Amino acid sequence: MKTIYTDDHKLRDAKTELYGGTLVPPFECPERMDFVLERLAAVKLGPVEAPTRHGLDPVRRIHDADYLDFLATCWEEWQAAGFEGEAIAANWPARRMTGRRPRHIDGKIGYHSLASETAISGGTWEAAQASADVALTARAVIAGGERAAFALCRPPGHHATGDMFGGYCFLNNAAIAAQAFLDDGASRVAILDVDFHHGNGTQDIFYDRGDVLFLSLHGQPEDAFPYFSGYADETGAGAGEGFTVNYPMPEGTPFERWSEALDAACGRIEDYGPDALIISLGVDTFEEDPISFFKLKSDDYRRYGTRIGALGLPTLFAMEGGYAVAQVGVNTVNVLEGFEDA
Ligand code: OKP
Ligand code: ZN
Repeated sequence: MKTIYTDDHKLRDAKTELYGGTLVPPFECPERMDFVLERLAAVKLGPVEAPTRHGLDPVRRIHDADYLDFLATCWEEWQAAGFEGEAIAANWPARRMTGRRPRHIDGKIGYHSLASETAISGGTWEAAQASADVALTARAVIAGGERAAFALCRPPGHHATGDMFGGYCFLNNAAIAAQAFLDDGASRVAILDVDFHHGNGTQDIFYDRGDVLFLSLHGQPEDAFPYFSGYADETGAGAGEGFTVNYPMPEGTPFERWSEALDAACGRIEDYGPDALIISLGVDTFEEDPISFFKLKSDDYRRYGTRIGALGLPTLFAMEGGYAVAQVGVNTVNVLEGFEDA
């Protein structure tokens, strides 16, 4: 399997994350990619190739123009406002307030964010565009006839909605790739999100559409970020009714339970009969992940990769989370190896 990757992700190098009331070095750090690359080389999974530029047109199919304008100008405006730290939201249009978009960057960043842990700093916008290019290039590899491709995306994407960043995500790489499949002639695309966190952004983007089936296995929202979405009774709306499927699971969930949910999700995908499958591949389900609470072990990743491979679909893997940094490579590549064993 080909991997698409660029060093341009290193442009995303924020120094701060708001965590438990203090500013800490971000969990979502550039070094995560080194471990994945190292493991890909160690097992000789396949060639690693650079992305090609796809421009903003495919990104605009998913994200609003005023949001993209905000991402492009946020850091300059934040500095021009005289702020000394990285750009962090502290104000939101909360219940019963106006939803109008402010002019001042301190207001605008709240309007365009869903959480405050994620800081914007210089290079973030450039890295986010490169990450979308990685996903779009992997998509093109599959359109060119390959059964599968690995988009080694960073920053991740599944929390980003059409108009909000947060949860370390800015552009929704999986959603952008799904839309590109549809725009290139696909009738139906399935997105299976196996990251520990609910893919609220992807869900939101496709919530009222029947041409994308979104399924997510994640920590239950009563106890886990993003807290305000991911319940089992969120099933889609309008033409999208029945095309969102959530599998929230409690603290301590072991592979035996998690893989039952995966089996159920795979059954739904088989019934749907998509032209392509996108996996939002986060490995923060790992037992040693510092911010998550499932109990998967390294060997389990290979087993579930094989289950996904058994679907027999053209499959794009898009990297999402995973913060037990030294194990991110083994766990991620185990999924891909398991897939190829199917
Ligand atoms: C991004 B992705 C932990 C707080 C974590 C943000 C998590 C973002 C996860 N107590 N807050 O889905 O891996
Ligand atoms: Zn996650």
